[in-house]
Amino acid sequence: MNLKEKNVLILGLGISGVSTVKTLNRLGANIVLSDLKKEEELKDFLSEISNYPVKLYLGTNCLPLDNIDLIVKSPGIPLEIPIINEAKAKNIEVITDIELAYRLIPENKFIAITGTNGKTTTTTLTGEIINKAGYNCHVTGNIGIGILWEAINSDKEDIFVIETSSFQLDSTINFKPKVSVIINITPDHLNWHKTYDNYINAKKKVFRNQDNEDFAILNYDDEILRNAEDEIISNIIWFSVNNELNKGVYIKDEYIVINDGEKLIEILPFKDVKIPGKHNLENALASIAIAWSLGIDTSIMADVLRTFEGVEHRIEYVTSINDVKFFNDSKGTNSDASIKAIEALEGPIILIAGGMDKGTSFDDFIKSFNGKVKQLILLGETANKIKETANKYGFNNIYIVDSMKEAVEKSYKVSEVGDEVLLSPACASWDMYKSFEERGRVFKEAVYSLKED
Ligand code: UMA
Repeated sequence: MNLKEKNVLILGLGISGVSTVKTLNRLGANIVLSDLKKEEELKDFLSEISNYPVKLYLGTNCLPLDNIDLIVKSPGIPLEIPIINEAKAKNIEVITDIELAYRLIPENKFIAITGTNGKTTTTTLTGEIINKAGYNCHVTGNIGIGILWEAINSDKEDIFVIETSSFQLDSTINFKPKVSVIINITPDHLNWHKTYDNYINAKKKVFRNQDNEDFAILNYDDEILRNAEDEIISNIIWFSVNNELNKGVYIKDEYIVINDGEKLIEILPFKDVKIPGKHNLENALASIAIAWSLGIDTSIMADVLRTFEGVEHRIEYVTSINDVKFFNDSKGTNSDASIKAIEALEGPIILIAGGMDKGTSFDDFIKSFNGKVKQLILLGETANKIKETANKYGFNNIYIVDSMKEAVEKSYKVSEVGDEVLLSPACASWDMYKSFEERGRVFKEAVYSLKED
């Protein structure tokens, strides 16, 4: 794709915006950038692009579109804002970074991993397996690394393992990964997508452009995905934690196996997978299916699964203080993710939850407590909504607090020997923090400072 001398507008100066500026500059485009935030709030990102010629519109998304040829928007920017409506009326294309990356290096192998939960773990784990198999592999995307700068600095043989969000997928047009993966689908980001159907359709765009030389790796246990079979042209590889399959990756007699349609290949006993919990088994099976589609040796898959320790902010063990264990699951940004964290721990659990309201209900979240959660400590925008739902189900051991520090101190105060304190908010972080990473770090600092007291 030739962008030399083209006028490209970047909407949003965050991680993806910085990576897009650097890439478009390398391609010789004329760059215009707009962000609703003011200069002061964007200090850090602005310093990263200070050496690049960029025409800035800060504190606003209103600017003349007369000469603009293309808009690359930060994935989370809603599609209904006035400037995007105006662009559509003027037939100016609006895309996200993964679409542009695909157009720049369409010959490279893209593995696009999406799903409501498990994306980060599956992406990281898959990257480790592929690297161990000797390929040069870029682990990138929604995981916190802007894809474009990676793409422009890659070789033809490099493999891209991309954590792919529904926001990114929603604005794809030609994006065609060699391997598409959907780990699971449950309601999330409904305030952004408006309806659950829209969210599901955004996720399904990951396989829409694939052909019969590509692979779609899907969770057989997920009804939405099982029912999507007829919509898919590429070669489906199912994986399942609950069912034995005629072909695919599943559990048989305590072993993770691949059934290639003719014979069974044993990978390793599922109990040897180091990352804990049933949800992580799902992630492990997805990664094995991906590695299998690439022809990677099964002994490499087994070696990595035996040693891979998981990722930061995802049911991450922090420390113990007087036999009370602390876990950071700040990446639990929706009910389903937090339910999985509750399931993975032994309990009794003192749960710290609450955050930005994404318009989803907390009924299933509260129902999953199942006697395992003994105390709920709530903070953020959704504190009262979660409290009301909990009360409805007869759960009344609740404190509402104003800060993470207060939440951690309270949790420790009410804890007894053997308890587990779990931060798993079931909500996005953006009401109080820049990101779930920042929220997780604040939690961990508060825990460590308890230790010092
Ligand atoms: N902005 C506008 N106009 C608007 C809305 C926002 O100008 O109407 C501006 C904001 O002021 C902000 C910028 O756009 O300065 C965008 O910042 P951002 O933090 O939303 O985006 P990035 O820093 O570019 O990060 C994005 C992803 N964020 C989202 O999709 C919300 C990151 O995923 C991703 O890691 C990064 O690109 C690199 O690919 C984070 C995320 O929370 C982890 N993703 C969601 C999730 O996992 O649930 C989808």
